[in-house]
Parts: sequence; structure tokens; C-alpha cells
Amino acid sequence: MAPILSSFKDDALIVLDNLADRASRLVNPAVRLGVTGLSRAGKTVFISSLVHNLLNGGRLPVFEPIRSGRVSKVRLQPQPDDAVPRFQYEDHIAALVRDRVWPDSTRAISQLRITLDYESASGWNRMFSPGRLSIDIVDYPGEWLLDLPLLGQDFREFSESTVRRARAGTRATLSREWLALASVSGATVAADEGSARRIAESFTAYLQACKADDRSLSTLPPGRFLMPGDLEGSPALTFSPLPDLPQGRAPKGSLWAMMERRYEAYKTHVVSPFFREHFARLDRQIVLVDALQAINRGQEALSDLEQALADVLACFRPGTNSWLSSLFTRRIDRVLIAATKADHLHHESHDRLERITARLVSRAAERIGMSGAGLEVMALASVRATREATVSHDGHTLPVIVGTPIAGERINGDVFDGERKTAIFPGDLPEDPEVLFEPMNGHRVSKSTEAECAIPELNFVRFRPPPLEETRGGLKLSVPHIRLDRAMQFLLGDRLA
Ligand SMILES: Nc1nc2c(ncn2[C@@H]2O[C@H](COP(=O)(O)OP(=O)(O)OP(=O)(O)O)[C@@H](O)[C@H]2O)c(=O)[nH]1
Ligand SMILES: [Mg+2]
Repeated sequence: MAPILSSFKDDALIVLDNLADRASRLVNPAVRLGVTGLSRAGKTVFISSLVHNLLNGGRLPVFEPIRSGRVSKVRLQPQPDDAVPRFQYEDHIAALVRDRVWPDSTRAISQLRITLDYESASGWNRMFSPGRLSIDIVDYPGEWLLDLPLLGQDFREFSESTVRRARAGTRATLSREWLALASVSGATVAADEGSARRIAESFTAYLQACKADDRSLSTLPPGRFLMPGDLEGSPALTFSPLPDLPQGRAPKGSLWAMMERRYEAYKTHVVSPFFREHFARLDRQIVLVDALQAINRGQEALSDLEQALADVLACFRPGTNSWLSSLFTRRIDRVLIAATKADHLHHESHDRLERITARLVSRAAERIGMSGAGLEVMALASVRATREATVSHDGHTLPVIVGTPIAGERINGDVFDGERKTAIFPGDLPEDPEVLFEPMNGHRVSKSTEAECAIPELNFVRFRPPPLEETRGGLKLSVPHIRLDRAMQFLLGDRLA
């Protein structure tokens, strides 16, 4: 294994960055909160709602500094890093609150600083602390995080692990064309731009097919192949892992040598700067997971998500022997894994969603010694788009959720116009998470065991963001949520103590 990054240069840069951060914090205390998750997991909505609730005195009873009334002033301030795009809070919140549409997808890193003036809870601290904390929120794609392990893999290791996964399960069908093309060309043929591009395109098409596949499949690295941004078409993105590499080194002038060089360029120019400039400087991290979607898609999707989360967690708590641990004195000391969009379920199922999410990360957390302090799992909705109710049906009382389906959504052939409300029975999650993880349980054994064994059929409808309630005086309240305050308490509470 070649710990490419553990060069003196990178080490020193990270240490210097951290020292500079620390020095500026003596004057202006700040905490860097990373918000990540795969695309569409709910990052933009989470940050918008969190900031809106802080700025507008939202209902945050579990967030102690707010509950106890110690926070006197909250405001947005210019962010510390001039080279990073600003998180466009005003646009996103206008979409959510004014237009009642979900904000547009965002494809790159962005940052926002929110500053709180507060009175410390302890008399001792009140004497010394300036009572001001800046929270620098950094929104970045989870796909970039999945790239970090590449820093510790050479081209051969990267090729082997990618090809192994491509030959297993559902992926085997999706990868056929790419693998055939890459095998026919052969690693040792002379390099030429045309075939390099064709193989790279075929590899990218395979990654896209995995992502689009309904049955399952979390994202695989390299992350920028799915979100190229301004790198589209550059050599650093025109490579592919190669199957069945022969022993020894890549022959000079071969396709293999060309791919290897470009893979290294990807690490140097894409992965390493992200690691150094952003990831290594975070203090706290929330990883948003669309667990409901994976549950709905079935067992293979769940185990795929479990694997992706294991890869993600390994970035936060590198083991003593790993390439990452040699690199930075760990700064991230709290990680929250949050299942989002819990408002698609009746509250009776929220704890169950939480248990399923905990099961998704428990094995990985144990393996890397991260269970317990520093890691928490919860189910939340950054924006609560539904209300709860009950309806009577055939003499039974059913718990339902009520909301306005997005225009064009269908339920049993009924097409919604974006104005009409409806009540749906969302379905139940199983009490025992294990049921979802054992392959056999997907097959219904007999009528009598169906109730215990069946994978739940969740009714999934996309709802519009809710209208904001008004006070009697006509004042709009803040965005409604589920357990957002609990997340804030875990991530930030101690820094405002
Ligand atoms: N009902 C409900 N839907 C949500 C919630 N959060 C996110 N969503 C839905 O999930 C979609 C994606 O949310 P975003 O916040 O844009 O996700 P993202 O992670 O920023 O996505 P990218 O920018 O594409 O990476 C939204 O358009 C909503 O449809 C929530 O708390 N409740
Ligand atoms: Mg986004």
C-alpha cells in the first residue's frame, strides 16, 4: 500500500492549516460543521431549515442553549473562506417558504457562517468566554467522501476492488459492456486517446447505471465521475480501472500506464485538495442518509448502503494502522448519522427508523471502535411536510399522514395538482430491524408468517413543503421539523455550554 498523501508536504500543510484555524479561533471562537450525504439525501434542506429555525426563534425545545434562553442574538456573517462558494441560503429558503417548492439540487461544496451571541451556562465561563460562537456550515457531496479511501490505494488496488464489486450481484449485468470493452483492449496495448476515452465513457456509464438502478446500489468512487462539475472532459476524469492486470509494472507507453497516470492525477488534483482544505478542518459532521428509500428498494439496497456507510465511517475514525491516521490529528470528534425525511412516516415508526439506521452502521462502528461516545444515530425530518391524523377504515383506526402531494404525483391512478391535500397510510416499519437484513425474509414463506416476515410496502409520495403557520399577529413562524433540535444539541450543544 502506498500512503501517497503522507508526504511531509501534505502533513505539514494540514498542521499549518489547523494551527492557523486555532489561532484565529482564540479571537473568534468557531466550530466547523460538515454536512454531507449522497445526492438527494437532504443536505440543502437540512441546512436551510437549521438556519431558518435559528434566525427565526424556531421551536427547538431539545436544543438547550435556545430552550434556556441563553442565546441573545443570531445572525449570518461573511464566511471565512473566500474561495468557497457561499451556501445560497436566501434562495433556498425563498423556494421552501415562499414558493413551497424544494430547492434545486446543488452539485459542489458551499459554506455559510452563522454567529450566535450567548451567555455561558457556568458562571466561571461567563467571566472568561466572549460568549460568541460562529458556526461554519460546510455542505459537500457525500460522493467526495467516498473518494477519500482512494488516497490509500494504488491503481492496482483500485482496479481490483472496483472490478470485484462490478462482478457481483446486480452490478454484474450493469458492468458487462464496460468490462468486455476493457478486457478486449487489454491493459498492455499501446495507449491511445480514443480507446482511453471509450473505456472511460463506458466505465462512467456503468457508474451512472448503478446510481439510476431501482433495485439498489449506493454510489461508488470515483465521485467526480458522477458529478464532474468544471472537470468534465479533463484527463484527470478520463480513466478507468482495468480488469485482471498482469503481475509487474505497467509497460511504458501502454494503456495501463496511461490510466495509472491519470488515476494518480485524479488523486493529486481532486481528492487530495478536498481532503486537505476541507475535510481535515472539520470539527463536527452530520451524514444524512435516505434510509427509507433503501428500505423501500429491498435487501440488496440496504446492504449496499451499509457498505457505503462503513466506507464513510472509516474516514472519520481511521484505525491506528491506516493511511489516514498518519496524516492528521483527528479533529472531528462527533459524528451524527441521520435518517432523513421521517415525516414520510407516522411518529410511531420514527423510533423504528432510528433502530434500522443504527443497525446499518453498528457493525462498521464496532469494527473501527467508534461505537459509543462520538457517534450518534437518529431519525429526523429537516422540514416536516406532513401532519398526522387517524382515519377509520373497515372498523379499524389507521394512523395516516396528511400533506399536499407535488403536482403530478399519483396515488392509485389519481393524479394530484399540487394544491389538493390527501391522507395516506404510510405503512409500518418492522419492529425488529434484522428482518430487513436477512435475504430469506424477502420471500414470503406462508400466509401465517407473512405479517412477521414481509418486507414492508411503504407508500411513498412526494409532498410539497408545508405552508408556514402564522401567529395571531400575522407573524410567520419558522419551518416545522422533526427532531432537528436533537441533532443540534448533539452537534453544537456543548460548544455553547
Ligand atoms: N418530506 C421531506 N422531504 C425532504 C426532506 N429533506 C429533503 N427532502 C426531499 O429530498 C429532496 C432532496 O433534498 P436536498 O436537500 O435538495 O438534497 P441534497 O442532499 O442537497 O441533494 P443534492 O444537492 O442533489 O446533492 C428534496 O427535493 C425533497 O424532495 C424532509 O425533511 N422532508
Ligand atoms: Mg444540495
